[in-house]
Amino acid sequence: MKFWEEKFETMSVDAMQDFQLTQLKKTVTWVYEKIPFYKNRLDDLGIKPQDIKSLADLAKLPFTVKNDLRDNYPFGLCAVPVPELVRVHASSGTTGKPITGPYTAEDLEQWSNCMARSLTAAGVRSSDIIQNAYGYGLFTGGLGFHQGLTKIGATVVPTSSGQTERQITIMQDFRTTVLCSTPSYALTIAEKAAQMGVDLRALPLRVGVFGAEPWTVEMRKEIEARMGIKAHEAYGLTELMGPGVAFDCEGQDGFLHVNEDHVLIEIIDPVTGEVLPLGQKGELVFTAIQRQAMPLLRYRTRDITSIKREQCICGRTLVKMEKVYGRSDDMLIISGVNIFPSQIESLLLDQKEVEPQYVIIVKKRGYLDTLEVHVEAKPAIYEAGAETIKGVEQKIENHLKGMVGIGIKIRLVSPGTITRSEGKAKRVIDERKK
Ligand code: DLL
Repeated sequence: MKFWEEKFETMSVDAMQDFQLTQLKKTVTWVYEKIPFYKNRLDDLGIKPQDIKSLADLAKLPFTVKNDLRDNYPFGLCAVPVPELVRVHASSGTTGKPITGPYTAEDLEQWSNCMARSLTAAGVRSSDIIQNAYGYGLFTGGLGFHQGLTKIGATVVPTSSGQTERQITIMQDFRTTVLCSTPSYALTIAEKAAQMGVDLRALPLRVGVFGAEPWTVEMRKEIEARMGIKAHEAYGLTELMGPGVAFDCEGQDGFLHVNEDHVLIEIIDPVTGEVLPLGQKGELVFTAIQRQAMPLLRYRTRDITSIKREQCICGRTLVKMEKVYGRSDDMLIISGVNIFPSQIESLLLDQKEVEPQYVIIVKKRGYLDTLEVHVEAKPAIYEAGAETIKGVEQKIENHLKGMVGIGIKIRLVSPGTITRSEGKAKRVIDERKK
């Protein structure tokens, strides 16, 4: 079985667009009638639900931003009375109040199907034993994967994140075949296994489904090599359902299929709000067209990506979005140059003298912002002494300068000193805010 919901995953573009328009009309009527926040927004713009006549009319609708969710915390954007909700997730966010993700029973059912699509595309089957090491709780990763896995009938081992030694023991004892976690936690598991003398490549583990944070293709290959698995990807966000919004397939061309019968996707210029054409990079905007509890219109994710529509070797016709390498908030602007942490990751992972463990420190020197990257040396390099270390630092600094055009200081630190991730890795430390 190659698809979970073949009808939608392989639908012709015309049929998909007809379906999307019907759902968009329903959604706009639904939010207009049920959510005062949207009624006021649409009234202010002079838009009535019956004005939505084509998909192009999407551009007339107002954007929703993170602060709208914070201002309406916890249930102000719910279209159904709170007793009709069956679940609420939340994302902690870095500042201010968290953001809530409320679900009706029907929303949960749809989410499970979206997850089942993603897992099926990754090659997960009902006969698999899955260790779900995403955090269970308010975070959508744990329960989101759990429901999708249950839907396809696989055996779920709900380890949640943390207790890494126990994860490895369970992997050996239960003969786990699939690992679900953040990519950074997968790396932590691989490293701990090596320390314990366990060769993960000799175990039945064969697939990983990773997501919830940016990770480069180099990082994927590193994890694949250390674990002896095929690594797949899941993308999503609490505001839209959680994981299950987009997923990669066997094509692995750096793009993810979007469940576009559930979410309409647009790319906008983050400054002007103008919709950008296919292929152009900008801010990712989603409109939920099947949700009951909280269908957001034109939600600005702050994630930066582009879209393409083309025949995929997997047979899916679902539109594709480029792998997200960062959010607009993560972009560092140093001496006028825009740098994403993932660019630095790509380069570091190509250097054989260092471990894939790093942290980027932003500092203020006078009026200037500067970057310093701490990366762990391989034990042999560290033990070789100051001269070798200096040489490697110099080499990486030169590579980085060639790539981004500005000077970034590299410091090789001793093995094992950078904090290991059990969930979303914290790659950037901003000392300017101290
Ligand atoms: O991270 C949902 C999720 C759980 C996705 C498990 C995949 C796997 P939030 O905590 O609300 O939800 O964070 C959402 O995380 O806007 C992106 O910036 C980032 N993100 C999620 N998946 C990816 C990915 C979950 N595959 C935010 N690549 C999003 C890059 C990702 N960034």
